[in-house]
Amino acid sequence: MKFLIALTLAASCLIAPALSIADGEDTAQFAFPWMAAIRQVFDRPLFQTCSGAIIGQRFVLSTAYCCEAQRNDNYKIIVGDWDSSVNEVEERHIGIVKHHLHPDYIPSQKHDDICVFELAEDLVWSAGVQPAALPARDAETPAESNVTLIGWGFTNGQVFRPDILQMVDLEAISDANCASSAFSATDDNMLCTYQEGVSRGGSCSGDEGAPLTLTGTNTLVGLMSWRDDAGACPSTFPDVYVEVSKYEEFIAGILAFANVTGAA
Ligand SMILES: [Ca+2]
Repeated sequence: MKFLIALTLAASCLIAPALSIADGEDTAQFAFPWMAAIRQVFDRPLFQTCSGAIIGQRFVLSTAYCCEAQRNDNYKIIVGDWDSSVNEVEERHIGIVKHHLHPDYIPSQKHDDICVFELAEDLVWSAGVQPAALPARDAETPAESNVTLIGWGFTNGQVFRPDILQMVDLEAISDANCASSAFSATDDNMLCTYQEGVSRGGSCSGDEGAPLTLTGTNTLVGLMSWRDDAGACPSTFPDVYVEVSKYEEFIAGILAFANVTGAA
């Protein structure tokens, strides 16, 4: 079965144009100012493995996987970035004070795969640095909602990582549809996307933690959590995101505690 899937994926990668995330396109500069990359100080974009979304002057929301993977002191939060091959005027590299991992995170199941990075200094809002908005608490993103994923992950066929931040418009699918078609078990605190057709869009390696917003808005509905384990892009299975609306209590608790202790 996996051999057949691999053949299908190989065929689709040959047919699909090698553009971006997977079948995406360049973003316009400042179009997604909540994007935060998490990179080692000496990294070129080739080595970037995670990202997140700015949700406050001292906070970036990401996945627990990304916090676990990037706890090394060499990592910085990069904001105001668009072309990762140059240092833009708006670009800032900020140290990480700590990360707040969800206490119920189960890595093997990607259960409660959410985390907050706390920054070493306040972000200064500019055209290129702005927070995303959190969705209504516990709100479900209806099936067929238009959503947009951004990221510096590999493009189709995993040939290279792009310099310019990429975007792809996707559609949300229902929890039930996702549960029946995802590669592994899902739960209702996950949000899934899937594109039909030969030239499917979606996440690729390096898009972990990448923000998913309602198209045309800054409402953050998801963070890229996991894909099937075959590694090819685009996947024949749904992309799975942690559903931000289900974690507002967790997020509010961290921001409130940081405010009390004077960190925000
Ligand atoms: Ca840059």
